[in-house]
Amino acid sequence: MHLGRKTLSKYLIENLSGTPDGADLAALLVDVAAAVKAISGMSAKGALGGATGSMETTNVQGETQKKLDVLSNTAFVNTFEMGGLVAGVASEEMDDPFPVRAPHQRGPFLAIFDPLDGSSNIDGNVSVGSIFSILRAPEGREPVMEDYLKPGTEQVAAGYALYGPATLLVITVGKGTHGFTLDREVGNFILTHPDIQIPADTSEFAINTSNERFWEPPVSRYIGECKAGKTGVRERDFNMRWIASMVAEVHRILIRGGIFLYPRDTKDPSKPGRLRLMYEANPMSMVVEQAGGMSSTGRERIMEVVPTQIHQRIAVILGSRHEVARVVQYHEEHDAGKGEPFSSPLFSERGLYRN
Ligand code: AFP
Repeated sequence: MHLGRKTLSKYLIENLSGTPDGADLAALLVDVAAAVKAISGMSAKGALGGATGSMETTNVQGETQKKLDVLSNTAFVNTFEMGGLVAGVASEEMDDPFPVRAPHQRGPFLAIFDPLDGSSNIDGNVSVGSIFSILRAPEGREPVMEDYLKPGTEQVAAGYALYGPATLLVITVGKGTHGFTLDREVGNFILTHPDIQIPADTSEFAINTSNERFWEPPVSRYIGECKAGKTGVRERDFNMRWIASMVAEVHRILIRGGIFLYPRDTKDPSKPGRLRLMYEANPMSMVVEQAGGMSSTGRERIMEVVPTQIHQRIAVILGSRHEVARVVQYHEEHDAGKGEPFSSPLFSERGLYRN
């Protein structure tokens, strides 16, 4: 039992009642938690629940869908449709957003979500997660595509669920980033990680180095310097992690610092990045910024990018703010025709640009 510890509902009531739409937003986040509990239950059963393995289908991104992708999407869609708190829903797993219509009740928000991120990890029993973003819906009419295509700065709430050894729900309503752990015995999310702060400095980076030959020079320069460790301009050793599950990666960074990069590359010129702006980059950027971190494409703040397409992809560099600022600086130097890969003494630990 967790007598005296704060539940998600209590946190939401304390922080949202009295604000415009606050009660509705609190109720919507309780709905998100209900969908997360359902997905947590399904994923915890693994092969015993028949939820592992792939479908015959592909999603709009052309990716083969896992059974749990589809089940998780259904869990969110049903919860949002029945809840009466959203006017429309957009999912990474669905071609187009759809409006909530009678007999269901339309609510004041739009829900945008990636029902199961990192799903290629499911069969390996590695952590996966769900990511969500909440926007205000237009008043008095059905939402249209333009209503979804808002910059991340307009999110009223965002967060993720991590289905790891424990199930965690990490949320922000613009008042810091807070983590809640699922107590399976009583079915409650308990506030276990209040006001998370990402350390400003780190010696840990996360990037898929198999893409190295496709990176732009500023990214090659930064990672090259990390890998050079004590023998290079950084004059200290770095460590590397790659889980291939953005939720698990971001959560580790929230807990102990780090930098995560899925940069723009030349691997597939039709894709200016791997990750999706609306479903992954925007909500994670809000979570990270509210925890004192930084999030950028390398050239602009992700949350200020005005989306043009619902399934738009984008470069993502986020985490400990001094390291992200350094990568942004390298992009600026590169675009200005300055900055020698791997070697500039200006960036040594005793150099001019030391953070
Ligand atoms: P899936 O949800 O399709 O498995 O993709 C996960 C993801 O979008 C993100 O969570 C990871 O950071 C990234 O892809 C991993 O991509 P790599 O295939 O390059 O490792």
